[in-house]
Amino acid sequence: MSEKGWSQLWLDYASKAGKDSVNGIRMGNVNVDIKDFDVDNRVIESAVKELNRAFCGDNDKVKVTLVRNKEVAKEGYRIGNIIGGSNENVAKSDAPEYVIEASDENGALYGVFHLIREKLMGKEYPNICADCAPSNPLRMMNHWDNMDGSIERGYSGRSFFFVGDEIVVNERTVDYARFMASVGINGVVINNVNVKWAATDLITTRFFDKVKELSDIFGDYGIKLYLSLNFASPIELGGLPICDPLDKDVINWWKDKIKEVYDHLPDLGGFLVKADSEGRPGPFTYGRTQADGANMLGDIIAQYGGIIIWRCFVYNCTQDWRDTKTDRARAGYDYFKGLDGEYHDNVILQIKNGPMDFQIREPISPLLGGLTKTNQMLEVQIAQEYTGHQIDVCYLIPMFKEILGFKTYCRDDLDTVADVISGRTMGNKYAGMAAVINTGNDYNWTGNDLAAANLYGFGRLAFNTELSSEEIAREWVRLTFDLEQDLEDKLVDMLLRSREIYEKYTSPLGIGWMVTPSDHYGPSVDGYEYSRWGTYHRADHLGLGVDRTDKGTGYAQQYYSPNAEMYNDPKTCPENLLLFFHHIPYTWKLASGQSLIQYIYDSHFEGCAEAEELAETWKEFEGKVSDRTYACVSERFGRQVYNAREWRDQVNSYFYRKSGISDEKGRTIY
Ligand code: GCW
Repeated sequence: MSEKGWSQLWLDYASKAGKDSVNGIRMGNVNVDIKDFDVDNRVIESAVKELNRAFCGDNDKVKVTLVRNKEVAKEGYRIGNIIGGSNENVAKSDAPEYVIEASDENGALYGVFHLIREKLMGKEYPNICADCAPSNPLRMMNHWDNMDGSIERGYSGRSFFFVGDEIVVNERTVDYARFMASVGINGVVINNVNVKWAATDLITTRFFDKVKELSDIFGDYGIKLYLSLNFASPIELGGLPICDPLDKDVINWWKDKIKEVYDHLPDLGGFLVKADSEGRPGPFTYGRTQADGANMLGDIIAQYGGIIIWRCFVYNCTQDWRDTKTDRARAGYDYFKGLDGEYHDNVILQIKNGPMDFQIREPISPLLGGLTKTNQMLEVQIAQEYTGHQIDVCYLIPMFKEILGFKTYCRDDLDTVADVISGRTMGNKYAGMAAVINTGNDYNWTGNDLAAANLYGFGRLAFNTELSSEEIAREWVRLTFDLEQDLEDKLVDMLLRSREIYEKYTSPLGIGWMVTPSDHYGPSVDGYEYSRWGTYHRADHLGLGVDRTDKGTGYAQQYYSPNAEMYNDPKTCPENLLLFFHHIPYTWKLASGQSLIQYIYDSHFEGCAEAEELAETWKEFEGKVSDRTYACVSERFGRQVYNAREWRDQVNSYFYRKSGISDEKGRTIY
């Protein structure tokens, strides 16, 4: 148990390198030398501090030299015995000597964390060497923290940035910055994209000093602070009658405001904006385009070196679903594709991974790569809004790997989502990945200790999209716990299976939702909050699924060929997305030979049994992880199993009653 009152997550040096450690990690005592970097630079200072923190044993001397080498990629690093690109050996001394080369301070800091990570995982000199460059220029966390301390879609307690409309800066903030830097995060948006109350708007005098303190702490760890912006600020803060992005008074108001903000927060990275969606105002209110709104802000912020991250989660939540051509999934592409090429250089479009909303299985948003002349970044959600609220275990890195590996066919090569959002495909300066974060002020930061695998994993993956889900899971397990090999393997396996298990007992084959409206935990088959005119999944006595083909909503046509054709035909559509794209009869035969209805029954029985099995396996960890972790995770498994049973029973009963077809295996379904 950490004395601090919060967990040290994967940087728990004391317990990993402690005497009682199963793996007996010896970190040693470090002597740091700095060449060509400014020793007083704040990031270099943090790097040195971190080395001293990690290598604090009194045995085994270790030497670390930080060297500037202009040839190393931006924010990248090399570790080994190669200085300045030559093969010159580091002077041999009694102590192992690690040389970390980087062209900038962030690279040096990441190199230090790499070295610490490898040491904590039990690697020894001279086997620790590296040559790493980040896959993505922007690697960001988006907090949906509100000023009153609540967190929208937060499942880990309250905000550690805000309490009672005030900003909190303390030692926990520093630890947060360390954790983020240790996995390569270089940007953090501290407040919710739904910015609602003028009295607590962060771009006002009342908050500048405290935001500056936060920004300075982040800056020490190479992280830029960003703010979510209220597009209606000219009205709500400025007292203007409108917030039309083309209105002169509105533009002048923003010019003054942004100048004021940068006078106080010179290091601010920029703004994240949610406009025209779910009750938020935006350019559409004035008949303007999304580009009009984003560019207006982009042009003003450009002189300060800031960027505008404009979210593409724009849709009309009051759409009438009875019209079978109306389709929320189409909205992003319909609103943004036509404006491709019109966004200015310091504007980035942030696109959710799927066209709907962070469901357990969705196709990749056709906007990713659909846009070919626009800066774009991928938004995923590690806050488990639709994936179990950090009660159910759901390791999401396998999902993110699928997204990154998707071939968009936007051109002949370099056309995967990973290529597009890294900037490789189109040569964008601004590109990357953002996650809606899963943290709060709980002792363990993430509600369920096992959900920290997603926090760690997102950062590692954004830094290196080539890492596999298993490598990341294993790193996290090894750094966080101190387990014998067989238990380490078991935990890695549990994580790797968890997403499919969750998918099996919840909504089948890409149809999505079926969750309790608003809360989004637990089953409610008809419960899509915006389907007040009927069910969104369109189940009747013959079948279910949404026809998004050229004969239906036409959504499948938003993809490039051959993806468009693949999705359009139920025979070539990947089965795990069958119901997203097609209305399918219950008697339809899947590749396995099972009928669709039988698949629904089987997968729900199986998923639930597998959740029970995970809970059972966890019992083997008693006494092998801390008592606090064991108790926390056990309690959550109890709730997961209950949840899985509810899902199984409600979904199976629903479709049994709708279809009138019994389970071939004769299991009881009421
Ligand atoms: O669907 C929604 C979530 C909202 C969230 C929104 C968004 C911040 O349920 O809570 O609002 O996505 O991404 O903007």
